[in-house]
Amino acid sequence: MAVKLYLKLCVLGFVYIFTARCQISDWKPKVNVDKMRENWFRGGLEKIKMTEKQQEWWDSLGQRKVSMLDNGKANLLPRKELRQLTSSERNQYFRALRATMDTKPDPNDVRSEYMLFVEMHHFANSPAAHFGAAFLPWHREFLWRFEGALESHEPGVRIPFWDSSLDRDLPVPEDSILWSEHLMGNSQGVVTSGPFAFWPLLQACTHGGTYLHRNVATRNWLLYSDDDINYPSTERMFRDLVMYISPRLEIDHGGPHSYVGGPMDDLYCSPSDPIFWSLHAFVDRIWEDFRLYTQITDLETEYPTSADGDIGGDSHQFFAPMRPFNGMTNIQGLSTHYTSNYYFYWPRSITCSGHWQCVSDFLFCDAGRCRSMIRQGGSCQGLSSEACYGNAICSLGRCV
Ligand SMILES: [Cu+2]
Repeated sequence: MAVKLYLKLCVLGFVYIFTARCQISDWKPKVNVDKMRENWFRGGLEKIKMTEKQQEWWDSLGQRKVSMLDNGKANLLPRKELRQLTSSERNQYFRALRATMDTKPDPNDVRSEYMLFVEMHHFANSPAAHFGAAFLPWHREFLWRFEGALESHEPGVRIPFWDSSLDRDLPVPEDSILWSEHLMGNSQGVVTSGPFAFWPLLQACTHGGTYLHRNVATRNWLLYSDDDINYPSTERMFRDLVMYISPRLEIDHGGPHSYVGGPMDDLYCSPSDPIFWSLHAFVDRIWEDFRLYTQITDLETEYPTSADGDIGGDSHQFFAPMRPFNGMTNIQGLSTHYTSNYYFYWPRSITCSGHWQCVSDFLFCDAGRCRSMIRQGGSCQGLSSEACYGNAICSLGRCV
């Protein structure tokens, strides 16, 4: 209710007069918040249980070791954009993902490591994952643990992020090379190409199909714009990025969820599609850039309380247990240990004066801006052959 009112006021521009929070006066929510909430509760309230062995494995991921360099410093490794990875990094990431789908923490139970992660991203297990102040810290811990599971198969692997602003301004964003056998596989229907062809789904997430499927939308406004990425630089405190107090960041991230379609468009099931990890690494990155360059007060303790406004209910309080991460409370997700011991974000490829500055075989330089290359058969209307991936050329508006 509060958020609805807030959004209405924001959209109408009334609050603009009274508070700086609505200074992005043309911001409108990309997704229907009520539909998002409905999705979130769809899974019901019944907690999904792990077997003893699975629980042991899950808890062990929370004890991830810091890898140390000879000079005594932590071996911080970069999270790069999916298209910035070298081919060996990319293959390593895809191998690690498949290994989590093929490995069962308890051989007497059907669920793989990957499936258990999908199940944990469920309202009954993780009440504070969405719609409130714990959204960012909860997903930081979730990704960090998943990265730990990936590392148990492929040491040194990091989750790449998906900067969808690289796709947004293509003639047809869906024609991005992202949705090809070279990266995430096809964009429509059952995924039958690329590293996740015939990727299994949880029983509760099939929506009528056994395997991962997508329905990538033609609506480019669902993707991140530069303004969506940069707006936190006008904010000052962590609480200015949290749902209900200032809903933009959480609501914006629903855009690419809906854009991809299939399980990604279902809050409960969304980790079923491996692009989930990269979308959330990007959200985490927006937050991290804010933490590093803009946040003005204490990084680790500035968690809002009910005195700051509606923070999303009891499970989002700073002292509430961060379920299903045993022994953790929400505020611990603000710790700097993640980015001082494990990962940092590689610079985004944005401006360019030539192809080489985009540093990727999957990106090209168009009028000073790096953009995603276009897959075979895709529209390159108004662009040169540089826009087409591989040996394809742009002929009569198509990459052939
Ligand atoms: Cu999400």
